[in-house]
Amino acid sequence: MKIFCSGASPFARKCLVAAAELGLSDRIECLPGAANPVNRDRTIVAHNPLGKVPTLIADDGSVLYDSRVICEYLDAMGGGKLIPREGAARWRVLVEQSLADGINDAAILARYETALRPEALRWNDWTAGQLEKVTSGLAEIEARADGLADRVDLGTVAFACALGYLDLRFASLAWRDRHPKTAAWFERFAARPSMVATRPPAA
Ligand SMILES: N[C@@H](CCC(=O)N[C@@H](CS)C(=O)NCC(=O)O)C(=O)O
Repeated sequence: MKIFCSGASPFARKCLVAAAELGLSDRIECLPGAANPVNRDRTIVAHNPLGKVPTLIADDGSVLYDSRVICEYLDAMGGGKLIPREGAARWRVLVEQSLADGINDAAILARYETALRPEALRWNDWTAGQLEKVTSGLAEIEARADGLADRVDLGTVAFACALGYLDLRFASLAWRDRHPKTAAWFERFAARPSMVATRPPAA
């Protein structure tokens, strides 16, 4: 199977880390994607009308998006180790994935505001609102940090990729200062081979 990726995308990284944790990395070829909401990558659009990364092309030619569906697909293929099948553990993991993805959505919108939007059209309050979502999302991760321990599932994979994206694009937030438990947990999780192999290129 093939996945349109970009080295910086926390959503693509989540899929690649999940694949590595499931022992599926060798079955995935990464296709470089230049997803961009303004200058859309027509090669990706030809497969996914939303033109976003990650987009997966399965071996039978079917196309899967977005990252949640791709992770679910990989998990099914890899024996279901990352998403508990039922009960409270399942909903916890899925909510944690949503929390991490929401942090990413807000951070990426804030990033586009400075990286893409012409200066004259920027709206600082809007950016501040997105970054406030990041801040309250981080507080929720910190509140859950005691329960993360040695868990390796889609919730912890998603948290780690979101934190990695903040390090890449929003180092100035210095999120570790106010989230010491999360910082200690992330230091251990980020050393996993799946995380090391998918580390984004320096900003
Ligand atoms: N909900 C999507 C979000 C994916 C997403 O926003 N990807 C960004 C890159 S990190 C993208 O492709 N942006 C291009 C665009 O918005 O058109 C997912 O979970 O895969």
